Amino acid sequence: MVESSVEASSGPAHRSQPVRRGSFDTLIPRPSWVMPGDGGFVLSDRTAVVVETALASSAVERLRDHLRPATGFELPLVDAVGGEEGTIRFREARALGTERYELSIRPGSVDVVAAEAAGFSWAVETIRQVLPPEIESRQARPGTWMLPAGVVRDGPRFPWRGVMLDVARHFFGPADVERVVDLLAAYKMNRLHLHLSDDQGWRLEIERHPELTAVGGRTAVGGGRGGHYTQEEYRNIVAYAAERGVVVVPEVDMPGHTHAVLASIPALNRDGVAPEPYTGVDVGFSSLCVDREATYAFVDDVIAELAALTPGPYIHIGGDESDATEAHGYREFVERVAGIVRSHGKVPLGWEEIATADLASDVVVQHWRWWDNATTAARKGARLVMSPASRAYLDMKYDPSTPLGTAWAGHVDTRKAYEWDPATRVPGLPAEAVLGVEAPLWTETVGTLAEIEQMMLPRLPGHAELGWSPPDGRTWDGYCRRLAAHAARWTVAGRAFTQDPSVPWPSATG
Ligand code: TNX
Repeated sequence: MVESSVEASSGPAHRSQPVRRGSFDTLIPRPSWVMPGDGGFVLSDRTAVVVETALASSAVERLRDHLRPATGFELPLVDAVGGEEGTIRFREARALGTERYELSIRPGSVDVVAAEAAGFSWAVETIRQVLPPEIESRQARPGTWMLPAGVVRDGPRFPWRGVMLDVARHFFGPADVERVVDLLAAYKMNRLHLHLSDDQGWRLEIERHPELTAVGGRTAVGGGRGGHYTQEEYRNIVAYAAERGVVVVPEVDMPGHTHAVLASIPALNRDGVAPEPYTGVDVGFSSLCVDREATYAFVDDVIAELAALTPGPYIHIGGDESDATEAHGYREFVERVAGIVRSHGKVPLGWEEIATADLASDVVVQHWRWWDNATTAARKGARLVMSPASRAYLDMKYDPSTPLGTAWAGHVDTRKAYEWDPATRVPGLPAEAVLGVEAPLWTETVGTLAEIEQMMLPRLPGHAELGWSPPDGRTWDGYCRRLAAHAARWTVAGRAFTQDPSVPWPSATG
């Protein structure tokens, strides 16, 4: 357990000034290698930052933003001259590899090395977590802020560590999405999949088809107000995420889950008549006309604009639960739309049902339910993102008393969400085919940021650890004690969370 604010005993001047020292013992995700040392590095108004590589610029800005409010220290940027004493230094080390970093905290200096921007971002998140929970405060907390001495050598197990947010069933504005990005980044997750369209709503401005947002943007589950992102808002979200090491993966769900499209554009309907908007929660009843050229011209328009707005390499085409699409036409649609995504320079992704189509090996398949689909996809050379509903779905209730969510894949408490392995989850799936893990939050029952947080916390850090940390030596007992210590952090940061009884919360937050 962290000694978060031990009263100093060194004389009257310091009597009311706590020493605020964190520890390596509560890090999530658990780093690959840690060697704690003696003493620590004291942060003060004389602590300066030396940035020897532009690759660290974004991470250094984050570090200063994270530490400034609670400590009150500016952490000015200085040139290397004048020695290392009292500085936090960022240096490039080419050999280190993707997303990896090394952090050395000594009494006189802190050194951070990485080979690329993401590595520096993750090092900064580690620095933040080895300070006590009060570092999350937006108000000044006087005291002696100390980073514990030690060395961390760290990097991820999987390249894909994601969360999906369904902004179609309920809409969440840019500020809410940015708070979700902050949460992902805090746990070193690097993919935010945005489910931008479904039967109940269309959420992104498409200049060539303004009806999509004029009609489809105005509805949500249960008759809520809906909403959409302008292209500028979407670009800003993508940039905000990128500065924090998070790649946005946009999804336009097709050919099913498209009622909002059909309600917006009469010409895409077989009879030329747009149906009334839909605000219920059923699935599997809508379909684009997969045998009509007008459908493909529309898809090309949308993917062209989406690709131009998206610097990340991926575009998700959905493909799930297309129960209203004839099977042969479905497969042709998937192959053609994957080709459209490629023609705009992006890598196609889809929910596991696309495994029934003729896939090229560049396609990424997202497993959520049926093992056969996952193994078929791997046999066709696709790589897989693992989102098994009974473990990874953030919209499943923790237990019968959870007010939000559903339970079609069972109850998923924090322990169940943590105790599985993405590499061995599906029997017969070769471990090399697994790209990583993603936890989806479907929002039929979720309408506010606080509700998003109640479903994400405390489960999200577990998915982050499954994606990042080495599997050997992983135990629920070790993990849940680290996790319990994070409740104080969420509380100081003003985040909601569920007091799932499978976690031994300290009594102060219970
Ligand atoms: C299934 S998972 C769906 C979604 C629902 C979700 C609710 C998947 C690819 N499709 O349309 O929102 O269940 O848990």
